[in-house]
Amino acid sequence: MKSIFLVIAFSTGFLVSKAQGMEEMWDKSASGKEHPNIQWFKDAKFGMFIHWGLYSKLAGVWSGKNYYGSGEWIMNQARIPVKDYQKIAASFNPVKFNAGEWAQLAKDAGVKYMVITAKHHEGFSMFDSKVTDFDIVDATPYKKDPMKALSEATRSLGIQFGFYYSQFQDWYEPNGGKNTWDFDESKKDYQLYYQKKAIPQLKELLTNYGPLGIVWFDTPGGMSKEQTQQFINELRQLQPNSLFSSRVGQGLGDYKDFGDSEVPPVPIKGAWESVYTHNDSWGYITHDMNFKSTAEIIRLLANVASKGGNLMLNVGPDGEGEIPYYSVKYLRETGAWLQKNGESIYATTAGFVPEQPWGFTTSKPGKLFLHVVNRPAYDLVLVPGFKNNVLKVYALTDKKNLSFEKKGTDLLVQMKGVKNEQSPNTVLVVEYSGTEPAYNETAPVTIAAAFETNYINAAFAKTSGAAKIQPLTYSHYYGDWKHTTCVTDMQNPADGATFSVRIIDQGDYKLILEYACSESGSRQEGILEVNGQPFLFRTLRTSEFDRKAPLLFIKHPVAILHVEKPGIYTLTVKPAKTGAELMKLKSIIAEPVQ
Ligand code: FHN
Repeated sequence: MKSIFLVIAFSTGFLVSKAQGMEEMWDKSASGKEHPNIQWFKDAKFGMFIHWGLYSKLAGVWSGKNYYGSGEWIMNQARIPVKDYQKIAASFNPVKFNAGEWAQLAKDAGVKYMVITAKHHEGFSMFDSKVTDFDIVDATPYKKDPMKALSEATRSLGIQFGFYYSQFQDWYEPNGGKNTWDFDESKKDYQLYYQKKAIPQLKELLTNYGPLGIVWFDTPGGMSKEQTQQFINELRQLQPNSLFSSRVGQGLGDYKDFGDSEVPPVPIKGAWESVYTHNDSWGYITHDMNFKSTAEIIRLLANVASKGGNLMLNVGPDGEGEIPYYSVKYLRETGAWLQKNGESIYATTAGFVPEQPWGFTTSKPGKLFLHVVNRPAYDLVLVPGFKNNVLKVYALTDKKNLSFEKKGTDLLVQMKGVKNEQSPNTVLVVEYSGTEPAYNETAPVTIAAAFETNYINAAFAKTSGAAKIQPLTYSHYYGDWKHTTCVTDMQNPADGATFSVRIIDQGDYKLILEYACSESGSRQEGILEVNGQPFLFRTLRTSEFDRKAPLLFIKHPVAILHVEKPGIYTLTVKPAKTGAELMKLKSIIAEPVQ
């Protein structure tokens, strides 16, 4: 098991051990010397990703059949031979593309950088390339280079411009990565592909389109660490100020990208980014309307910023060159929120107060921003572990001073006077004296009767025995990756997940286990212990863990806890006896019983 565990750990990029700090557990990137030009990126906080290619015209449909999941993978999913796929170019004519409108949308959305696919895995170049005729100028009736216009329009609005480039996967080229249906992967000469296409094209992109803020690489392969470093050094000479994303591979790159649609549960040092689809597909498909609402985007942005990172949110324009209506609408509304609240996002660092039932925190010198995304029932926001001297507290939008009280290291802020305006995130500002305290990663999770739901995230467990915390990656359809942190490998009573929680209010709380459970793990007895008091339960089957299928969770009430005396409580989940893996524990939920 140990060797299998190590392989799993390695493939997910982190090793877990009880001794490691929380931050270390999540970030194994080479956080060595920072790029001299990294500060604009760390301050930017919000970027726009654009996936646009021939796949956008297919829109998830091939030969009359709908394909689901990531639309930009349709050539791979449908195993479309190059000889057929290349014909799409002859009808790709995005006459509705308007560089100024796209740049203006980025500006209105409040993003500080834009990254667009110059060449995705399909191998088609969305720019005028002398390296190949399989490009938008030579192979389509459009005959213009949209990247030239877009780079200029974007920069003219003060937004950094960058390219995405799939440096290894190229399903058009005989020596490119991962087209196993036209070409024999074992006979490929990847170095020839790098020398004949990837490197020359990257040189075109880094030479012909002005100063690039970012070159965003993706799905690295076919190069050793030394070759990758050489690859970087060669390109760096053309644009020394440009930042290279960590998906250049081999632990290199100027900042870390987490997995698709993944945000770490704790603050991560250094420069890093979470990349999210707006719906569930990077490339445009007609049958995916699962667009994240404005409220979801604003909350996601606050969550990512509270951990110290950037959110780069994707839009997928269609084959006509139009960005989907709901992407435009929700991004503009997000920008309107940022107009009033941007001070709490841009140029902030991770908040030193861990996630609370009411929301997240971000920091600036002498200021802690409270992102109240879940307004407490009686308007009293409790900020635990606040040792500094508070100078004043006010609502960010109207600067209206709010009353507050310190009780030991608890800061209690009265929100009563703050207009709600149905804001998805009401930002309060705590101005304080003294140096910014360190993030308290051992702070107990707060549970309060003021919230209908109090989540205790699996990431905050202390594991014992063979139990471990890991982000599980799976998709619903194809390439639409999801990440859920769970405690796994609980097979005997010694394998436990223990949480320290601070229950603020007296009363009764229903305790609910949220978990996924396989057939083999179901109908097994487990114990939820609260300060040693056992509550027995029997697991219920949900779904097997399969990277290519939804991981289904159940919310299973297992106890009602009467809290006579508020304070610190210890909750432990473990198997009652040795057996199969009990469950993949996602969270414990505490609901005050009204
Ligand atoms: O395979 C690609 C995918 O199509 C998309 O471009 C994402 C964006 O992060 N990157 C790869 C999957 O992680």
